[in-house]
Amino acid sequence: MIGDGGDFVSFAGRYVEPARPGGWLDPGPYGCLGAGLGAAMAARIARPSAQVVLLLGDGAVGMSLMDVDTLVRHQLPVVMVVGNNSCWGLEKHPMRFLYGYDVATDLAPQTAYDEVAQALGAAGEAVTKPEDIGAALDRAFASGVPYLVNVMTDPEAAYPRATTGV
Ligand SMILES: Cc1ncc(C[n+]2csc(CCOP(=O)(O)OP(=O)(O)O)c2C)c(N)n1
Ligand SMILES: [Mg+2]
Repeated sequence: MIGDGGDFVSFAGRYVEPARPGGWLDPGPYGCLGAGLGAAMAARIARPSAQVVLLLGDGAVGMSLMDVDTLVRHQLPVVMVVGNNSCWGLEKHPMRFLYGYDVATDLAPQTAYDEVAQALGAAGEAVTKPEDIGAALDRAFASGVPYLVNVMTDPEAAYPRATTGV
């Protein structure tokens, strides 16, 4: 389980239990967005029999989605789940908290990153309803190819943090 993103990864850290020790990798505080695709490739190669899941914020997607090309060329079946809130949530919500407004944190609404992945030779689909997530993940794991599940989420859902990390 690899996390690459902001609030989406913070939420995941709260709810996702890794199957075993050493089964979770995220960028950590001050971590570098965009490193997740590379980490997923390494995990896929290091543990060929494991399910490798890459959780991507849409901001992180903007840093490195072209690396799907490498997953495809090297036949590395990683399941990518995008938490697509159409913004840099971990910038937007702390700005609102600290300053009362936010600037330069919006991304284009509900971009079809699943179609970008398909254009690069992977598979993918978009999910807009919570009840459709499970079946989409089942299809992704059964596919045996790199597969991007593009889940639309609420831009207003801020991760409830008690500090700003500084
Ligand atoms: C290379 C890099 N640039 C900028 C940042 C600062 N940063 C931290 S979180 C974040 C936004 C993350 O947005 P997204 O991946 O969409 O996750 P969300 O918070 O929306 O769930 C940014 C720009 C960073 N960590 N790494
Ligand atoms: Mg986001």
